[in-house]
Order: sequence, then C-alpha cells, then structure tokens
Amino acid sequence: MKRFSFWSVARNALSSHAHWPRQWRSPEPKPAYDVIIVGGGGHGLATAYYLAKEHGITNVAVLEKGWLGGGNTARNTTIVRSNYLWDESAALYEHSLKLWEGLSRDLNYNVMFSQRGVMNLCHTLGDVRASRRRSEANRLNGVDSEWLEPADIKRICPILNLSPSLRYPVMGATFQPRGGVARHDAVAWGFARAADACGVDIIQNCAVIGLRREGGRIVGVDTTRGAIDAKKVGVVAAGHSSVLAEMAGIRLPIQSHPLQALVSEPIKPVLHTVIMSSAIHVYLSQSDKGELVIGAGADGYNSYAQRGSFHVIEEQMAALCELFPTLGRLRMLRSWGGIVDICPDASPIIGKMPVDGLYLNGGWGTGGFKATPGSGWVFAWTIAKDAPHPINAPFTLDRFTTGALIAEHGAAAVAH
Ligand code: FAD
Ligand code: PYC
Repeated sequence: MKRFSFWSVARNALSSHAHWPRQWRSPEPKPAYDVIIVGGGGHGLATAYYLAKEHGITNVAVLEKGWLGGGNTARNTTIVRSNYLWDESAALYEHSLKLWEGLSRDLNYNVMFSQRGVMNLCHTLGDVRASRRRSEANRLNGVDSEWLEPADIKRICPILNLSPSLRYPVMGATFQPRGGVARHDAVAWGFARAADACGVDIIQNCAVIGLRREGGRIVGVDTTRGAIDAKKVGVVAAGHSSVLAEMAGIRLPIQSHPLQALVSEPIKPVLHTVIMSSAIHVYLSQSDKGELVIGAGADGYNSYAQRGSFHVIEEQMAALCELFPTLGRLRMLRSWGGIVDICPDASPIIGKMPVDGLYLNGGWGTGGFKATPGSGWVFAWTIAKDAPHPINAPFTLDRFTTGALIAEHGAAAVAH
C-alpha cells in the first residue's frame, strides 16, 4: 500500500493538493461479479475488504446508492465498546473491538480510534442490579469491565453532577476502559481504499432496485445503472434492510426508526471519556475539535426520513443540563438523523437467507458502528464459505421462529 513521505505531503500541500491521488477508483460496473455487496457503509466496505484479504475473493463490487458512508456510518456518534450481556454478543463485539485495536495499522489509514473509556451510569436500584450483573458477565467473558462508585466517577469525570438531590441521582456506573470512539468517515474511507487496492470495484450512485432470482437462487441485481450478474449477493443496507429483503420476497422482523444526534460549538477539553445514561436518556463525548457529540434514544415511530422529532432533542438537553449543569449555556451547532433497523431482541441478523446465494447483515439498531470491522469479518467468512463462522452462527434469521433470541436491550444503552 502507498505510504506518504514528509516530502510528498509537503509537495502536495504546496500544490493545493492538485496532484493528490484518488483514494479509490471509480470504475464502470462490470457485467458480472462473483460477489456483489449492496451498501457502501462501513459494514459493506469492511465485508468487501475481508473477502479480498482473508479469502482471496477479489471479483467483488460494492454498490452504493449515494456516497460512501452517507448512511449511518458518518451519522453515528462513534461509540465503540463490547460490554454486552450474553456470551454470543460478547464474542461478536469483543472480536470487533480486538480488530479496532489494530485497524489503523491493518488499513494503513488513521481511523483515530481512541480508547478513552466508556462509562454507563446507573440511576436506580434496578439499574444498578442489571448493570452489575452485566459487568460480571463481561468479566467472565474476558471483556474488561469495572464497577465505579460515585467517588470513582468523580475522579474520572469531575464535571458530572453527583448531587443526591437530582431527580435520578447517579448511584454508580460500569466502565469499560478499552471502549472509546473513532473517526467515522475515516473508517469508511480506510476500508474503501484498502478494498480498492485489493481489486474491489466500489460503485457509488448505483441503487439496487431489484434482486434477480432463477430457480430459487440469486443470479444478480437490477440497478439504476443496469442489470449486473452475481453468483452471490450480500445485503448490508442499514436503514433499508427490509426494503432489500422484500425484493427477494423475504419479510424481516425489523422496524426502522429515526435516531438523531447533535453537536455543540467547540469548547476546551472538559470531557475525557464517554458518558452514557440510558435511564435519563443522554450520552456524550468530546470530539478532537472540542465539540460535544450528544445523543439519546431512537424516535418512537417508524420512518425512512433521516431526521427526528424536536421533543427528543428537548428531553435530552434537559437530561444534559441535569447531569452537567456547567454545560447549561453551551450552544448547539447542528443536529441530524439516521435510520436504524431494530430487531425485536436488539441484536443483528448476520447470515444466509432462505434464497440460495443471498446473505444479509442488518438489524444492528442503534449500535452497529462499534461492530464494523467484526461484522465485516464474519460476514465475509459467511459469504466465502456459504456457512456462518461460529461467532455469527447464533445471529440467524430463524432465531425469531426457534425462540433462541439474544436479548440485548439493556446493553444497547440507548433507549429503543
Ligand atoms: P450505513 O452506513 O447506513 O450503510 C448502509 C448503506 O446502504 C447506506 O450507505 C445506504 O445508502 C446504502 N443503501 C441502502 N439501500 C440501498 C440500495 N437499494 N442500493 C444501494 N445501496 C443502498 N452505533 C454504535 O455502535 N455507536 C454509536 O455511537 C452509534 N451512534 C449512532 C448515532 C446515530 C444518530 C445513528 C443514526 C446511528 C448510530 N449507531 C451507533 C448505529 C450505527 O451507525 C449503525 O448500526 C451502523 O453504522 C450500520 O452499518 P453501516 O455502517 O454499514 O450502515
Ligand atoms: O451502541 O454505544 C452504542 C450507542 C451509543 C449511541 C448510539 N449507540
């Protein structure tokens, strides 16, 4: 992969970047591919990269209806952690966290992964009991997790309001020191550049409008740029999983909701870790630019509009002021929304579909960014071998008929 010396960086800076090489090609679609990935978000691009890198499958196209990362990848608030309750989830998210820890080096691209720790606050006795149980389950699964008393919380985050007179006082917190944040668009660009270097075709402005089948098997896709044949098709279209599945006659147990976030004006460094409160509905971190990145739960109604309701913002601002009175006069810069596909058990579906040659990776709800590398890695395995890896084997579609659910609403940490 190309490395940039000091001199090449200086030359490009002085030439107004006129000769900077493109980070990936922009090819015309070929008539046929071994594998087509539908969706150029982080998960789709990671899948293509690991198909090429781990399995030597390079005759691959990623078809994206808009621009890379224009879906949830660059709309999310970038929290990365692996502190989920059940063994199946711990294996999946921890596999991903380990990949995050080597990702910038692997891609030779700085994804700015910052392990500043993630703190989940508890405000009621029920909260404390459920969180301690989860924290102990985490440790049994080799996932780092600590229990913090209010005095420990104060040491880590002095600006947090720990007054016992709060409407919902902070009674303790779980803390994952290896959790943190990353630069979301760099994740998409890093995977895109690395996949392209392996020969993957990345095709933007190319919406899939039909999934072509013959004799119960997938044979290709119809797109806004014409029909393309494929031996295998992987759907990784967060926000539109049900729309794509329906093109193959499959009904998914997914509901699509808006989830919004906002950022403040930049201020001096005041927050050195990620703080989340699922009980009073606010979470925040501070970006390297100094902005506070703030979010809360999903909007209650189904929608495909990438915006949310004002009352959600209003309530999260009230929660923010309660927990951080010192931020009461902070001005907000902008807000936005994405569409999250939520499964009834708040866990994803990653595997083969009832149509031969069709695979789906979706239903990550409010929490798929943290899983980007691990999700791509196990999905690439599943497509390459036509069978799931042991890590994603439990995350099947048929768990909704067998009843083998993986209930993670508590660990989602963001209200659904
Ligand atoms: P996307 O980036 O949405 O990729 C899917 C792509 O498919 C899109 O680019 C879309 O244009 C494309 N597509 C759709 N239909 C078609 C079609 N017909 N043809 C071609 N292309 C198509 N997760 C966390 O872990 N931590 C967080 O802090 C966090 N915060 C969030 C905050 C917000 C406001 C939102 C909205 C989400 C948040 N998430 C978070 C969830 C996370 O963003 C998603 O679970 C994850 O990004 C989904 O995977 P993806 O990146 O591939 O999706
Ligand atoms: O899954 O940690 C998470 C998350 C934070 C904000 C949205 N999702």
